[in-house]
Order: sequence, then structure tokens, then C-alpha cells
Amino acid sequence: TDVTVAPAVAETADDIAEMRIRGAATIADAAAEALATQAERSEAETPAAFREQLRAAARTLYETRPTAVSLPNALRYVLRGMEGETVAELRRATTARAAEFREDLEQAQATLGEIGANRLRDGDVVMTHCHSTDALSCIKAALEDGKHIEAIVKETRPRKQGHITARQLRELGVPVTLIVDNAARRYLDDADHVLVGADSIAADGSVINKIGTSGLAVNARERGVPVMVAAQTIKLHPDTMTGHTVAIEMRDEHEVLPADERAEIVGDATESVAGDAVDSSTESAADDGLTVENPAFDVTPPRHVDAIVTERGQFPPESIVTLMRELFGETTDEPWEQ
Ligand code: RUB
Repeated sequence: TDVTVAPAVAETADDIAEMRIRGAATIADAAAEALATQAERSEAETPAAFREQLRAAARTLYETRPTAVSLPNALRYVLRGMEGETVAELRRATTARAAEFREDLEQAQATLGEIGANRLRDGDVVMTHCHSTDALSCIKAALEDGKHIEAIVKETRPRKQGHITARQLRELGVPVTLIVDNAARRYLDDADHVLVGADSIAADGSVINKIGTSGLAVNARERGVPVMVAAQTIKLHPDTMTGHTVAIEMRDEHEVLPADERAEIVGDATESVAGDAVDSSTESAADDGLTVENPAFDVTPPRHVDAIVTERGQFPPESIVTLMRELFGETTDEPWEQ
């Protein structure tokens, strides 16, 4: 069935896909808000039509980016609250459920921050990767406890989310040293913790986060620097309990190598095909022998992680599955596929 979603939902989906809205927690919040908007603006005349619209909106949001499980977890949570006999009841229930989700998300991040702050001592230096609101919540709480914290912030190529982290830390008054990713091992000697967030956490305690996290964790282990992962339980990936792996998003190569820089390496592919019109969108597919890969995330195995900090407490990665079973049970469904 061809069900049109509210323009505001399509807009949010586009913002997520294009990373104007990014980071696992922020994506989850925006997705719940979009479902509430769909519910509010729905002109469905029957409960069945309303439900179908909400499911279509959820599918549109779900298809934006594959790695952060907070997105499907948010959609699942809101759709499960879609209960009622009339359109008015369904609308009320769905918007209330979305509001509840968003409040819980904010509360969980604050609670997680207080728990994580216990690991940070006065005067500690923290090395960050990418930009994680869960990780920043730990630093914020440590500052509120009166501790002095300094940060070494990895730039995080290709999208430079480290700049967002640096800005927000400076707003909190934290002294920041910004480094390129390649300098991380050298500066680990000055760090007391590596502190990162997560897009997904698998049942074996593997942490899926921004590309480069796993290499950083290996180097931190070698240097004896503990690795702390700040991740609300919304980051726990239920499908991994039954042996599924987490999809790693591959993003557009132009984030790594803009077209004009590519031309500097291999020449202008559009010129080399004499006389033929070359569609610029397939330009990179031209057989010039240069492949650019742009995976957005990687997997850090549990042995390189010291602790996963959630709003439900801190866990060694190997025991996170206990919490997952408690929160999700053994099975999950995808209500937007019904
Ligand atoms: C963001 C990223 C963040 C996690 C956690 O990647 O890897 O570390 O999403 O963030 P991208 P938060 O920039 O590609 O979305 O703690 O805010 O959920």
C-alpha cells in the first residue's frame, strides 16, 4: 500500500540521512518526535488507516541509517503504545507515548552521567572520539561534582564531529586539546581515560561506535588507559541476543574525497570518456582503478572495553547480556513491518 507520510516526517528522515540530525541519542529523540508529529497531523478517518500511516512513518525513519539501534528501539517503543479504539484515542496514546519516551531518554542520560562521573577523579584528562551526548553527560556531572576535568579531543575524520565535542566542552569551561586522529596514540600518554559513546552494543559486549573507536581502544589497552563507554540502555541491540550482527553503515565516498580532489589523483573521469556524457552521480563508478571506502562505524571487542556505563549502572562488557535479557526479553518484533 502506498501511504504518504507527513512532510515533517520526511524532513526529519532526510535530516537524519544527511546527518543534520546525528548521534544515536539525538536520532532516537528526533524519531520519536517525528512519530508524534505524524500522529498529530494524521487525517486518517479510520483506526486502521491511522495505524498504517504511523507504520509507514516509522519505516521511512527506520530506513535512514542502519547502525544506531536507538532508532529502531525508539520506533518500536512508540508504536507499541499505539493503542485505542478510535482515531482520537490512538492519536492521544501515540503522542503521549512519544513524549514519555523523550522524557525517559533525557532522564536516562542525566542518570548515566552521574554514574559515569564516579569513574572520573579530580584533575583527570579524558580522551574523546566523535561526539557523544552520553559521554559528555559524564563529564558534565563530574564538573557539577566540583572536579576539574581536561579533555584531549580527537578530530574524527571525515566529518569532524570532534569539533562539536570541543565546542561543547569549551562551553562547559573544560580545557581542550584538539588533535588529529593519527596523534591519538602519542597523546594517550597524557590521558587517564578514553571516554566514548556507542551507537549499538551487542550481546557479547562488543561496542559499535564511530569508525576509529576500535583502534583507539587497542592503543589504550596497550598504554594501560581504561576505556569507558557511556551508553544508555536504548543503545543495547536486541537482535544480537539471537546471533545477528550489527550493520555497519557505508557512507558516500565524497565525505572522504571530494570530486575535485579525486580528479587530482586519477584525472577527470568525465574528460577521459571522449564524447560520452557521463552522469556525475556515477562518476565514481568509472573504472579509474581508485576505490574509496567510507565505513562510518566499527566494532570494538569486549576485551578492549573496561566498563559500559548505563542509566542502570556500570557493567563489564561481558555481563551486559544479562541487562539486555531483562529489558528486551528473548524476542523482538518490528511493528512497522506488520
Ligand atoms: C555518532 C557516534 C556517537 C554515538 C553516541 O556518529 O558515533 O559516538 O552515536 O552518541 P554519527 P550519543 O556522527 O555518524 O551519527 O551519546 O549522543 O548517543
